[in-house]
Amino acid sequence: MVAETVAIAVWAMLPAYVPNNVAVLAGGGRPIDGGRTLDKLTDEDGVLYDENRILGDGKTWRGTAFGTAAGVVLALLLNQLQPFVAGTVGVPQFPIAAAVALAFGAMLGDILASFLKRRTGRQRGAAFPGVDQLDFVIVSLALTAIVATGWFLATFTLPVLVAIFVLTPVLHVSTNGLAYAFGLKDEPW
Ligand code: CTP
Ligand code: K
Ligand code: MG
Repeated sequence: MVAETVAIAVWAMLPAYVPNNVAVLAGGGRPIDGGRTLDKLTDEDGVLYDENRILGDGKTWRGTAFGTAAGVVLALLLNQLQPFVAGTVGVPQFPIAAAVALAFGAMLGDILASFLKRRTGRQRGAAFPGVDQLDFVIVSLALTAIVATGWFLATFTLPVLVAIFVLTPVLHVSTNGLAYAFGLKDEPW
């Protein structure tokens, strides 16, 4: 059933969808890269990459911590709801390792994308089409596959994975568009 596949895809990915949005609300304070640029780290070896920030001011410790925590808390809440839903739709329980990997992996994917953006000369807030929409999905799934392999294989069947890769960009574009419209975000991506 398409509806059931979509329901499982959204349910299983909710702990990865929420962190980036919570980071937008909770962000601020010390940037993870401490304001450093990449060249200063590599000067001693005589290897000069570029003079751009390692990650930039858009990736903060506070945003990352609150975002990850929110994803994990949401997974635990969904675990409480799951018995009431599972009779109708076969949504899964989240083992704690999967909850952490989905939430932290989403933040890590976004951080790695910022690293790539800075290396390709994109300033903070610049769009990176494709990467912006899928960075967090790819890394959260990869991390979950590593730390909760059995759960990953049981949950993310091929149809569920297809649904995730089709739905996520749509959800990402609409969520960020809304956040921008409400003045919560500086750019609509
Ligand atoms: N944010 C944060 N910590 C993170 C991710 C996001 O504090 N790990 C906050 C920042 O305030 C950031 C905002 O959420 O400005 C929007 O996130 P995002 O669009 O990912 O960052 P950008 O500012 O656009 O920076 P970049 O170009 O590096 O993506
Ligand atoms: K981003
Ligand atoms: Mg942005």
